[in-house]
Amino acid sequence: MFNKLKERLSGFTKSLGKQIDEKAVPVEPAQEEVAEIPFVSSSGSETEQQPLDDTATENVIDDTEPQKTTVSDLNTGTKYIEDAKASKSPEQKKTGLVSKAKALVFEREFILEEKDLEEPLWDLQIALLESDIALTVAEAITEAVRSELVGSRRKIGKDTTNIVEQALRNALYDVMSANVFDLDDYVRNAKKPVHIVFVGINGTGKTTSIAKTAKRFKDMGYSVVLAAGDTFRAGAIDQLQIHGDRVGVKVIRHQEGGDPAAVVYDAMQYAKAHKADIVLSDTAGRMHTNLNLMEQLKKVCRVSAPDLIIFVDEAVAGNDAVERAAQFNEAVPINGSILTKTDADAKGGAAISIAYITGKPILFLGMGQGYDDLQKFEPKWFVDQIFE
Ligand SMILES: Nc1nc2c(ncn2[C@@H]2O[C@H](COP(=O)(O)OP(=O)(O)OP(=O)(O)O)[C@@H](O)[C@H]2O)c(=O)[nH]1
Ligand SMILES: [Mg+2]
Repeated sequence: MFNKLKERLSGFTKSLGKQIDEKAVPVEPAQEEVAEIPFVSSSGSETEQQPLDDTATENVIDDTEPQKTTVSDLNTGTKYIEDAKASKSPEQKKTGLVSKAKALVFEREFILEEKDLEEPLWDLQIALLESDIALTVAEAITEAVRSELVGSRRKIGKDTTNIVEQALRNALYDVMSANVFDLDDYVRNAKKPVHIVFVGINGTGKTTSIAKTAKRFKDMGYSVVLAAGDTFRAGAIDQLQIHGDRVGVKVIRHQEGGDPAAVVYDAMQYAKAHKADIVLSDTAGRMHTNLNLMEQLKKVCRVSAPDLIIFVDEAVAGNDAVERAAQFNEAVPINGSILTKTDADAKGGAAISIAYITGKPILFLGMGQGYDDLQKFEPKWFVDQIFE
């Protein structure tokens, strides 16, 4: 998943990391002392335990991970850490005392200026665009990285790529978590039956996503009803029926060519009568450019007044998916999106862009053809995937 994006972003963090490394200068080392810390067991007596030694030593060294070097380095005027562990005599270990250790804490720092970042950020923007991230989103991400890195004096340890990676992580996280909506919370608290309609263009995975969502909610203990609202495509009703039978949920269906709004209405009546919790309505796939079919979709949504409308598209469609999401959102205000086929998507751009462009969250990622291949979308989880 998203391998190409991972590769491009890691290329960026490495090359900017290298640049920072070259630019970083050592700063006046600070001299510190380790406090004398006796080991006291829970019974109050000194013990021979040693683990605290390590902790205490690390505390001296600072979280910038200074490089440990030999004492002879001191002569060169750069840095040294007299390792507290190394200086411990068996005697000291026995009494459980950490030795007093002098440490020169080696630190380097850098300040990045606008001009240092010009080229790397341009490369980053190209990498994002080539990963199918929409232009405005790519700009927002590079801008966030710029404002995090430019100007401030930063201390660094050994690994300069961490600083760049963190800036990129923060930028991606901010872009993706702007519109958070927890569907599970919503369903838990909403008046039942909750009615959710799935919309999108042909073949993107609406029906499959309905089956996956139905299974997910059923596994959570809810009773679910499906409405076979795609009365348009031959075989669509039977396809939903097969999914319903496999997952073990009721399917309300009419004849092919019937009025989708009437099917959805019946499904809601059935759900109310049987005290079902959730109705998931399928709709026919339609191009956002087909005005007649989009009008029909508006009608279905108006008549059945769903609680939520979910836009389904495939991640592999990249920027096209982003554009379609925006168009569907104009016709029937969507509450969120499901991105399918992320298992086959190397670029990852649609996932990053859709939420930002529509202002509506991504709810799930479809990650395969099995019923359990539905991943609840969490911005942090997603960002972790990219940098794993
Ligand atoms: N690899 C993969 N395939 C998927 C995923 N979701 C759906 N598919 C496949 O995509 C194809 C189309 O899925 P459908 O659910 O029929 O799509 P649809 O949007 O309902 O299509 P129409 O009803 O024709 O508009 C099927 O072969 C699915 O198995 C996914 O997350 N990963
Ligand atoms: Mg379908």
